[in-house]
Amino acid sequence: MSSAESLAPGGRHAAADREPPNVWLLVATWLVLSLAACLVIWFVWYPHLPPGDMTTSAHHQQFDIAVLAVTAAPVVLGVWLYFAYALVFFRARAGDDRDGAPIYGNTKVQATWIIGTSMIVLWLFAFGTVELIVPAGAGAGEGASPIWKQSGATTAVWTPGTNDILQVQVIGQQWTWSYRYPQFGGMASAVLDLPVNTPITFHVTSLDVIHSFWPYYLGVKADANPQVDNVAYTTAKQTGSFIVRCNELCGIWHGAMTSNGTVMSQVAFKAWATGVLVKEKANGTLAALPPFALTYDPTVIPQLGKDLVNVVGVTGAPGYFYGPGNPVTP
Ligand SMILES: [Cu+2]
Repeated sequence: MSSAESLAPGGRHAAADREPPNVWLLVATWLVLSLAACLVIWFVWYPHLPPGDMTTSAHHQQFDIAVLAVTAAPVVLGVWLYFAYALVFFRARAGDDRDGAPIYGNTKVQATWIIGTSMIVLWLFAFGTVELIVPAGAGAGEGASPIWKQSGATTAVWTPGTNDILQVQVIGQQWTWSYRYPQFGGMASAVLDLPVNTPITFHVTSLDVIHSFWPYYLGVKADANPQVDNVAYTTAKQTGSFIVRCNELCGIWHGAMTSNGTVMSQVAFKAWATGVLVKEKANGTLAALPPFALTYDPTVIPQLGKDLVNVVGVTGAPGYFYGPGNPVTP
């Protein structure tokens, strides 16, 4: 058939030129594949999605990612399917250099597009807002004035078996992390040990440049800024070890700025923290540290620059604290 013969009246190509198959077949295929993808995501992939299920905040983030994946899957499949459909049925054959049929608008397509995209955006807005604001939601705090408060008692001493909130100060400096426990005399540790099933409040700060505290298994990330006390909440649900990384480019050894942590039983944690406190009292480390405060001004810490804070292997909490006189060797 020559190209001239296929022209319909008015110069438009005859629909029979390359008649697409029933569009409802496309819709039905999309529905079946979308349903299958959503079921696989929810029942197979969900338990393996990052950041895992180690804490309440990680648990909620995993839930959010699964919901967003289920929301996105039909959209992605729709784009892919229509792309394949268009490639097969709307493709110009060799030697066919005619223009495509002019299009003057299609109310059904336009209405479906506007309604569909509006519903998706409104759903994401509502879901995201609820998950961010509702207590124990995906927002773990992560600010100087968090938008929700953690339930639990704020106490001067932390006791296992109660609902006491454990306070942990996270201190970033080039290029290491250290942790202080104000409910245990302000003792300092280079490892982040935590009790299970306990509400935890992190107070995150820095001694020099901007860092970011990121124990990703815990589902917590908070900027560590000098002179700022950034708060983040979580409650560990499982025991186990985890890694802390810096997530803000902070200098040449940024990539090596890691430390380790362990979630342990409440009794084991109490024994560890008390043991570190006793050792640091005995060997003078505690007296050498600045008094506990929510932030520290490095220019007025008298201990800075004095080589008295290398406590490797002595306290049970090896590491370097506040001491540029002890350069950290990654
Ligand atoms: Cu850093």
